[in-house]
Amino acid sequence: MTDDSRTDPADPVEADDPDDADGLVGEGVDRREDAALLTGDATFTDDVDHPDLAYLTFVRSEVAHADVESVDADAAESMDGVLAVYTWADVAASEVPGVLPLSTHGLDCDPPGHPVLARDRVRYQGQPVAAVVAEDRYRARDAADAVEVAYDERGAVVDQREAQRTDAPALYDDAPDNVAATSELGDREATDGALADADHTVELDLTNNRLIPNALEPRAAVARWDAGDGRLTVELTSQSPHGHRGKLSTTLGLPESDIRVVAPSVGGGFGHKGHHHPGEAAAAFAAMALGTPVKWTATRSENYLAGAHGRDHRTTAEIGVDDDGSIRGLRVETDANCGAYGLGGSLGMPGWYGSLLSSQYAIPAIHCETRAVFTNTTPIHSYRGAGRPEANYVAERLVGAAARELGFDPAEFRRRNQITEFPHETPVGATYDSGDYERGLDEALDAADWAALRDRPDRDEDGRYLGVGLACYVESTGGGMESGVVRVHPDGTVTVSAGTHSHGQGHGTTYAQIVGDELGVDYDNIDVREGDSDAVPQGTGTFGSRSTITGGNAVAESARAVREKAREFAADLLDAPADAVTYEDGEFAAPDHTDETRTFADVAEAAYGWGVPDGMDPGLEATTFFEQDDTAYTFGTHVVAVAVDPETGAVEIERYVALDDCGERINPTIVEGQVEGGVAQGIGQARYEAAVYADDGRLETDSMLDYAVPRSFHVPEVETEATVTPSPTNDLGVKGIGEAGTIAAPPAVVNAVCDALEPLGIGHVDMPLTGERVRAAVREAGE
Ligand code: MCN
Repeated sequence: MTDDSRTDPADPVEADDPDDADGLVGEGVDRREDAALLTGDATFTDDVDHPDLAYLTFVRSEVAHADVESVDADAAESMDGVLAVYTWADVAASEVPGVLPLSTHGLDCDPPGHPVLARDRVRYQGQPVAAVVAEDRYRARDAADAVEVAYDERGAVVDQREAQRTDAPALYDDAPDNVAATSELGDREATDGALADADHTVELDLTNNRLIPNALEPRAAVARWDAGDGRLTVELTSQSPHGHRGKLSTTLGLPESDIRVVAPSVGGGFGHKGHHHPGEAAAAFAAMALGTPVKWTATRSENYLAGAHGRDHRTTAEIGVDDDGSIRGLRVETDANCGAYGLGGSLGMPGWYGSLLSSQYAIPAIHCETRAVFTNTTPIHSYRGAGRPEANYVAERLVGAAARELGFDPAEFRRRNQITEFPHETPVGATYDSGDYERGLDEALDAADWAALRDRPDRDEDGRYLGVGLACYVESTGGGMESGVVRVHPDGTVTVSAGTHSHGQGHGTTYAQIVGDELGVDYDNIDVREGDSDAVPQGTGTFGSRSTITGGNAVAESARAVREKAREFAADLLDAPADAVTYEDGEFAAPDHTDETRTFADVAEAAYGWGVPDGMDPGLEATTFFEQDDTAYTFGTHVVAVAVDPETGAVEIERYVALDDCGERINPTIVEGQVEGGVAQGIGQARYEAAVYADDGRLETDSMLDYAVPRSFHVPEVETEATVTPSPTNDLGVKGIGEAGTIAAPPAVVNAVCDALEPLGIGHVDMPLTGERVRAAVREAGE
């Protein structure tokens, strides 16, 4: 980081006026990437074509848990246009390790990683058993259907609590109770004491429903092996090209220098394109074995069946509160379903999920115990929010339930407990960098007209129960290292690149805004390129709402370095000392020395021309590896008003007000879009979506007919509001925003529905709040 930080971590930060924009940063510049996406000009992975391109399709396990007795591929192999059928035996006979890397750090057992093709056992329905490669995708599919697999079934378990029973089938020999890892955060003794001493305790059993990511574009890969120079190129749907390169390197046993990963336009990721699946590695294996390019594209159903799922927590939590409304402690016990295999660091995710359990509140004691449990279901990995929605749901449901039990207005109850001083260290190991939680709450309540909503009668004229709820949240954003390059061309145009990857977020616009301001170059002369592991230095990628903090600061720092070097070139051209050179509106001048001026393009040309000044290197380019030392914590308050029909259980969201504070906003319009998208997904979790498994491990919700993704008319207008509290953790003063909506919306919606149903004595309904579920709760309450 450079020295000229705008904010000093030691000083409390004042909230800014959100409309106070000066320059490109802070302006709601139109997204420049949309035209190509909307007109079909963008190239997605499945659009990629090569001469002699072959197609790979998997034979997937029909059962959830079984020994694979035999795979008979004879009929398939003899079919027209079939180039090869691979099983684990072919992988084993090659030099290729064939197992997706898995981080076993912190685990109680040492499970193997996910094999690209099943070795001798399948552990979830949809696990790839064989791969068929053919001249076109239809022949590949027909041949896959002709492969005969004999299974000896073992009996399946799909529920993470049942999986821990002694009579449950074990997925791995060295984890007989199916527990992959047990982790604890906070102080158990202090929390037990706090709850014992509290005037009241409130307990809830909560389910955080299992979700299936639904990006517009399913996962896909096209692999090419160039035997001449021994290099593999894989074009794929990735949020993290360098991350995928590293994982392919491990799976295939190839050095990273021999692999190029290109992520072209990617139609949404939402977390599940940040990690690897067997498809990418299998396509590469086949391309290398056959010497011909190979494409693999998941169908929507395959994405449902075998693309990593998200969430799936079962939690028992208890909060202790005194008569005056102060929270004394929070105890949380969670069983997290991990699915059948770990992918990368997925088995560690439940271990840190609890670090946001404090939400916005000064809670003296928190203890969270989590078990990460194997089951015969599709692997679980990060899905927009990745641990934070699960934690915030627990915190905000408990806080809501406690306010109700003690008869407090839910907003007032929260205000009494809000953290007011920063930095603030929570009992679960998070250090909040900055915030103005009370202002955020107040402005959200004002925007929603909270008092009027609270004053409404219990029922409207149609007999529907009226309710209003809210959820505050805190989101950890950023993390790790990122690279950013600013390269000025001789004509003064600029290429910006970073190791992050935009698949809907709009980095092409926001990075250009950042660099435009730092360099003083026309926005239209700045091109942003991401997604090619050869073209960009080592990068980390886009997840965890990290890109603006890490990639944004990396490109900003590079732009500043370039600007300083340009000033030195300009000094030479103007025959003036560098410290006498001014730079405004794209022109360099030295008014005390000469009337002449030089444009940015003049300087760029000189930087690459003959006769570069003594002591200076030619070129106008800088690379920064930015590392974020401290996490930036975004925060906000969402308010929801609902009407619930007791006859049908139908819930109508009448108002949705979202107030979010992500520090300085590079582009407020994009920020609002991110909030709206996240809220839509959060409403999806709260009201519609749930992956359901039958007891035998069959996924019952294996298509959009059975898994309800919200459509546009299911999502109300989201009224977006903002406060701006710059983060002292980075020069731009930014925090991330990409996941805020998925974190705030589920508890806000459920709290509102519980408020509506309070007259019936209903204190909790599990997500998703389908009509059927709400109606069942109403019926049980005697209506
Ligand atoms: N932004 C801004 N000012 C800020 C913060 C962000 O202008 N203070 C802008 C950014 O510059 C960027 C966008 O908002 O254009 C999101 O930035 P950020 O919060 O840094 O998040 P990332 O770019 O790292 O995106 C990751 C995040 C995650 S983790 C998921 S999952 C997700 C999401 O973004 N997946 C998405 N948003 C998505 N949006 C779309 N359309 N598609 C996805 O797959």
